[in-house]
Amino acid sequence: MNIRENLDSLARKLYGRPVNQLTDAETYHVLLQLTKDLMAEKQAIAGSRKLYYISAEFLIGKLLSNNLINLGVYDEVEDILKESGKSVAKIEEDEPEPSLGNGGLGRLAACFLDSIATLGLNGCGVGLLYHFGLFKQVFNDRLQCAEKNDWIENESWLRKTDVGFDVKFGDRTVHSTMYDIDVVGYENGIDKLHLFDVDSLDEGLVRDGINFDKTAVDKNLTLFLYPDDSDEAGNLLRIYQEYFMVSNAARLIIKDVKDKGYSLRDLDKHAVIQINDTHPSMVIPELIRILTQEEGFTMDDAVSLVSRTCAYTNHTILAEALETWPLSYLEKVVPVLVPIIKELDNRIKRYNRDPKVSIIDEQGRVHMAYMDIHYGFSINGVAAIHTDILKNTELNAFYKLYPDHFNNKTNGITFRRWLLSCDRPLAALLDKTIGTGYRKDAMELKKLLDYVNDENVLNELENVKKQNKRALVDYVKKTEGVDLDPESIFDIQVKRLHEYKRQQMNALYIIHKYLEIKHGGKKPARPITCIFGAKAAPAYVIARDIIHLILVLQQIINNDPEVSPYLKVVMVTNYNVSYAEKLIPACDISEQISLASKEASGTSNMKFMLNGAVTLGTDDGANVEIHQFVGDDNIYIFGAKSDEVIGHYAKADYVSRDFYNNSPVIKEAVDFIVGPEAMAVGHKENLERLYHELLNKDWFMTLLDLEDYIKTKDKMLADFEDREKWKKMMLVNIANAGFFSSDRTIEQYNHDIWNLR
Ligand code: 26V
Repeated sequence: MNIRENLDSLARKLYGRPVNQLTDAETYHVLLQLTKDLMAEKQAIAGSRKLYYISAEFLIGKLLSNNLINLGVYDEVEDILKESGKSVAKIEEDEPEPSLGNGGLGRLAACFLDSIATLGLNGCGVGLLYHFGLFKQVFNDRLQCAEKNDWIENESWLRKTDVGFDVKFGDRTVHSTMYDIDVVGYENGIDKLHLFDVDSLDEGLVRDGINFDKTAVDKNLTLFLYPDDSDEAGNLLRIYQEYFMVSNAARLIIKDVKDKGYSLRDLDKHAVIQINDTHPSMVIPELIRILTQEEGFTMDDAVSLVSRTCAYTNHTILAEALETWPLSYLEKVVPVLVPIIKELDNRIKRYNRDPKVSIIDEQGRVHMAYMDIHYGFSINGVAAIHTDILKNTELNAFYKLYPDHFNNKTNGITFRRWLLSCDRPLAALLDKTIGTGYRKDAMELKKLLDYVNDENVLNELENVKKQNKRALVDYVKKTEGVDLDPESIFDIQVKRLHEYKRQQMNALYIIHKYLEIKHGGKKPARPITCIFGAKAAPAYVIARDIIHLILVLQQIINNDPEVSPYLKVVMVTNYNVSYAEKLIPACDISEQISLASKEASGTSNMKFMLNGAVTLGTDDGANVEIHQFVGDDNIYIFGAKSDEVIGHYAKADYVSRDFYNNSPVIKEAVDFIVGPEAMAVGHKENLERLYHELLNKDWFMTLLDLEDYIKTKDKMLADFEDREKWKKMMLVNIANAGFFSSDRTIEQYNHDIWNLR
């Protein structure tokens, strides 16, 4: 296709003017159409065995740049736009970001789709089309408020299909429609993301903010991702959503197999289902139900066939995130599954009396993960240490039953989005220095190590970082109205707000620094800019209090003329994939400070590393593997190790108040939260609650690691002044990031689990 001619004819057809006379919004729509046309010319990836990656979240981000890159036409389009003073990046600002995910789990699913298509594997994603997705975050009076995220436009990447199914719940039947988004592989063909919507949805149900009638299920089913589940109606709605997702998925899989002329008896030869966390777990009993009740299978045959088709990925060991549903709730929403689930449980109880491995516990709760493990052929964790903890601690009883089913698949990220697209200056430097081979084979980044003493390359690397920092400064000024100093050290923590990720520990460091400058007269050698981005689940009170504290610090510090020349704080609004693409290339210090054993993997740690940031982290998740790759000299590790932490939980011997009482530094920082300066700009209720939480509970052991964190971070800041050393660290981190390409992860999934042909 001739890009220039097509662009022009589309512009005239849609708007009656040539491209150079269009507004940015019009140009966006012309490019959207052009890109869809280009994708339509690509081959659909096919094969006799297909992967169905079922997930409640697909955090795909904006698609224009990425699709143009994967189609191999980005530069050509960029050159054409340049003639009229435009750029793809500028035009893409008009694309709404799909609001289909929350955090790492959803972004991982999106990276995986990119890699599956890039490797030419026959697979698809299956999920839900949430109209208002995850809420849009705004700050009012230094508190997080949630608004609906209205992202679907008339013209978009979504394509309505004529596929749809009846979904029968206990009390109602709804009808679905499947929408598709094409996923184009890098220099490869097309796979699809299938998103199901309910036909009877009523967007008008939403009143002020994100409130709606939770019981009007026909009308609300696909309004929001993770609707508030603090009451029974909210819990039931989650089950309605999950069953809607898997019932549609099961119907789609069966339809595909039959359409291709295969026998359902060979389901496992033609389909493999990856269950992404426990939200899709009901696909197991649902498939068994359909096979036995509609397709003439015996229970034994159906159970065996489904067990050979389904594989499960665990993404967390946090008890609160491991779903267990009361049987009584399932009775209400999906009574047809209850006898199947009971039968699956009985089959386990018949030969194994250990209550730890029962699917249904003594309180009548169904442990979704346990069902996945008993009735799937693979269970994997998402980083080496995480899989070890599953095997040796959390799921040890299951590991003893099915040692061969357990495997590790360390997460990865797509380098198309997280390098080629978001950090074009760095990609250009790499092209020039080591050639373009790394674009197809990420391990070629290792070639960069040849330049670790090359002053020119090191200086260019530094210049790339400076350029990205300046771009971020402009963006933050525009969106947040906050002035940042591009010469300062950019220290960034962006991720879901959760106590285990310990944004509160970072906040305590900032308080400590503030007090050092303000009352101790200790000025840092170079100004520090502390950047946060995080959404808190609306019902997670302490998480919202932590956001409040950070916004209070932002107010106090940035407006203090004695301190702000040396220290700035900014919490960006509505952190999402698009914001991440601007923050990550501009980062010097990557904050990965979860309590050891709690972060299953993390993936922003990989994105920061790839973009030349240096990690400040605990020995947790994929930090452990990053540490192994870069060596002790190129990472800053601090804090308690996972064995120690697991020991504290086992013995219940961690007392945060002891740390507070025994350390003047800790005491001073914690007391500041309820001191006069904070109280003057913050809310008493929020600050006091957080203070008492840290003092009396501190379930994620913030105070245990705080002193080591302060010491290690201060060392890191001092090392930043040794520019030669720091630039080398940047280079070594980039050079060793190859392992964390999601292409590698997907090759391993395919080799060990999926066997797609
Ligand atoms: C979290 C939440 C929190 C808000 C309310 C609703 C809700 C529902 C489910 C979850 C579970 C999130 C699981 C998750 O995102 N896990 C992350 O998965 C990443 C990819 O494997 C991994 O890198 C992160 O360490 C892990 O936290």
